[in-house]
Amino acid sequence: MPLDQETLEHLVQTVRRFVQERLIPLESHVEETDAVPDELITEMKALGLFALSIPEAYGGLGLSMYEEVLVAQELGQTSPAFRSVFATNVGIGSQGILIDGTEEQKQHYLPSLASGELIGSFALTEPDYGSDAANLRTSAVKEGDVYLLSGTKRYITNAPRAGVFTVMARTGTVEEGARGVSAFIVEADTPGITLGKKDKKMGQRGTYTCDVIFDNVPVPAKNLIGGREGQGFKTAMKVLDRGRLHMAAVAVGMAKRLIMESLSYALSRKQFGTEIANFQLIQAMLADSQTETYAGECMVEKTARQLDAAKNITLEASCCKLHCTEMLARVADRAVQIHGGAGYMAEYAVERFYRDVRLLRLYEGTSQIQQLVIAKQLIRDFERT
Ligand code: COS
Repeated sequence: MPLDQETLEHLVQTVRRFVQERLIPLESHVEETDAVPDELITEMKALGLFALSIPEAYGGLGLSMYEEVLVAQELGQTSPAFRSVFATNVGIGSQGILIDGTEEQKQHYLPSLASGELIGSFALTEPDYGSDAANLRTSAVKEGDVYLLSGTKRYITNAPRAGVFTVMARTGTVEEGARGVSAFIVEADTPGITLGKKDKKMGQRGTYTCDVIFDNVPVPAKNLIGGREGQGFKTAMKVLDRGRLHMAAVAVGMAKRLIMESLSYALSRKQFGTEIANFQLIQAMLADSQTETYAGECMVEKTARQLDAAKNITLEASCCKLHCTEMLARVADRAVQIHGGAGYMAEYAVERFYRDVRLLRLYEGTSQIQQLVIAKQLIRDFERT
């Protein structure tokens, strides 16, 4: 059931206040300590941030995609580290179970993902198979009532915090490609799982990724998502369709924050005897950033409504991810430019955002992968008509 307008506005306002009053003041602290304070995580749980996308029947808030992208735009307006704490529970760490899991799997895992008691993580990427996900090599060999999983997953977001992984592994042959991949729910304390050391990244301090190594990890057959082998690649792609749209909404939110930072600076910084906001070359940068952000906001909200109407949004989600993350890079670059030398200094938020936004063009599918998905869908649709 979609929320009524008043409840939706209240939710968006509540998240906005939390971002403004609790999260933004702690951005520098998170950057310095590389950690989100525990008391904030408790507040996030109480606010229901882990539960946004999980249906009410499993203890979640059950937001529609349209409602979720409005909230994501608010959450985008602060350091991505805060969102990262619960982002995998809202997105890639829960959606495989939600979209393709059996009723029993949903009932078993979704309530604790919604409460934040359990952190979910999504393990698709491997050292040699990133964009070429259909060729992944982690193996799952059936022995009695377990599958034995072996292989290495790389750059796995929230792995150091995770209680449960959605793992894509090969039950079929290499020749079968995507059709040989299955998805499993793997509890993090299963024997045979080890974690690599936390990755050192360009930005996004306070977010954690690392390798996850599986060495003959016994996974009960009942944890095969949907109970059917060979469906795992499709599950992963469906999860990513949704994830890419959510990520685009986050990018719009980050762009809005960067425009606010740019405006605030341009209206206070004086050169040649006046605020730099009075210069048309500065105004042009502000106007370009606003126009591109508005375009992103419109496409994200339209696509979210299409998803809510049960339409296929594979092409549109990739368009949103491609446009919004690429435009965010331009907006971040202009924000630094408007700040001049100050924009290169760590005491200004734009310096940190400039590094943080770089990842958005890479994860959940690079811009080049989005281009391939869009073109492939266009050609297929044209050939069908
Ligand atoms: N929803 C449902 N099914 C999908 C799908 C989607 N969005 N996309 C593909 N599929 C299905 C196809 O229909 C096909 O099914 P059939 O075998 O029944 O025809 C199967 O999956 C294989 O699809 P395809 O042939 O398009 O696979 P490709 O190997 O060509 O690869 C790309 C597709 C490159 C787009 C995919 O591997 C990809 O997205 N890679 C990037 C992975 C990524 O984003 N990683 C980021 C890290 S995870 S956070």
